[in-house]
Amino acid sequence: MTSDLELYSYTFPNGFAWGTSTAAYQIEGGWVADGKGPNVWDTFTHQGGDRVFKNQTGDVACGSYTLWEEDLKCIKQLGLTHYRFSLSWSRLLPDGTTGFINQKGIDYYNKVIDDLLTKGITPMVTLYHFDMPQALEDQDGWRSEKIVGIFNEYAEFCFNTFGNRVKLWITINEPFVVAKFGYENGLHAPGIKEPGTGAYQTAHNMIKAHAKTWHTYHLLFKEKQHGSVSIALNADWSEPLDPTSVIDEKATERRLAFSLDWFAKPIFIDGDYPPLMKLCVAAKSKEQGYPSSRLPEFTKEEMQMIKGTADFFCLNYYTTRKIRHQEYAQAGPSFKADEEVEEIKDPSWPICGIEWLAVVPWGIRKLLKYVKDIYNDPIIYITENGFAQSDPASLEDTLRWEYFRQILLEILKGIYLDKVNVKGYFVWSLLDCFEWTEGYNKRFGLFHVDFNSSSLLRTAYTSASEYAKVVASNRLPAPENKLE
Ligand code: GBH
Repeated sequence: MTSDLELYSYTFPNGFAWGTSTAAYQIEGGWVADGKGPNVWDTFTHQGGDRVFKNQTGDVACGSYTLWEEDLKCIKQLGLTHYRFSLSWSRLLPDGTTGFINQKGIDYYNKVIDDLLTKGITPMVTLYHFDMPQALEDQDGWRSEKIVGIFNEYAEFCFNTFGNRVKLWITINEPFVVAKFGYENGLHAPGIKEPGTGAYQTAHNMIKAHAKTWHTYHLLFKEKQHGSVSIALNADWSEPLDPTSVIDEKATERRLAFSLDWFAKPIFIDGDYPPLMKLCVAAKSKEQGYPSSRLPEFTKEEMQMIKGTADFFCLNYYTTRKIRHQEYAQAGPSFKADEEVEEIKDPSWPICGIEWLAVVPWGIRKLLKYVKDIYNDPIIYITENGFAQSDPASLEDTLRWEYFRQILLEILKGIYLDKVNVKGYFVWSLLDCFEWTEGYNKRFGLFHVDFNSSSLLRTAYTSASEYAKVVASNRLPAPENKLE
């Protein structure tokens, strides 16, 4: 195994995309600047109630709305080939619809895109990263079927405005997180708690919105703009707690069906949910006395419309879990949902900076192989991967860089030993930023941001200089000690 890799001298394929990712609400600030409309995270954070660390907000964040040029310096210092960022929907369309267009918002993103292209950096643009315009949430947001057409209209506006220069589009970031955290457990904005229904209903509309948008692009823009459109799916790798247990193995299959496959199966395969998922939800719904399954169904026409609507596969990978079967009845008040599984962190896995982030580099290789095998060997971009530090963080984050190096080594194994078609890798994140419920208390950046200084000074961590070396050479330095 090792010698195979040595053969390739740890070099990534030609033209490999090296990037970092950010999201509008997490970095921009300027929450009411120049006519921006409020979004659900503005509302959620301003409501307080200790749902976010110290009731912090994204009002200022990294100030990227005014400090874009500082971000650009960081991007250049890393020597990136690609930069992934998201558009703030309500900065462009303050009430979410094209009824009123905010030119100042267009100007801002035009500058970002043009500056990137001038420096030879390819933009990858996410249309939606958790920040629903409040005006649309007031009409039920993702819970309403109406959002499908409205999202498509927003997307069409973006393709029209930026598509002459942006060729890599992502419709929605992590629909799983939007559904579960936004509308099931309510930990994220808009804080809706509708266990058993909210997540399914919103996921259903997100899948339709994504698919409709993909068709719009392919019908109206593809021929002229030559870009491609996908969706970014987060996935923990999952393994049976007891590898010899059929029950744990089944539970692991359910865990995958209810996470990655929930979205990937309809979009990449056949327009429909995984059979296991349909079975479980139908059975539980029946037990609970519902007249039909809580999992909505796609019509035949919708399935036709949904299948095959991604031009490449975007994976956000952070961690791995061991899985065992857990009875629904024993799940307790935290409601472990229809899949009846318990997720376990192996105590031998180190945690990096944030409680949920167990470091399991080999998990990414298994996940890549799974996606290759199940989803017909697609082109894969790893659109997010990263490790956190707790605040205050050390600029010399050598251990964190070691984790990055191990991840990159596993990706190389995926590429050369498993023949997975990985085309790019994006670190989450360029900057320390607003980490949702954790506020500024967890730092995922390659650059430290001094949130106490009015200049919001950016300073490189050791990981930034190490990453820059990898990007510049397109290869991973061989470890000083021999491989495992
Ligand atoms: C990504 O989600 C997001 O796209 C990005 O915005 C974010 O900053 C980044 O991760 C780092 O977190 O609180 O124990 O219930 C990654 C998927 C799903 C991982 C929700 C954390 C919460 C675990 N995330 N999960 S817990």
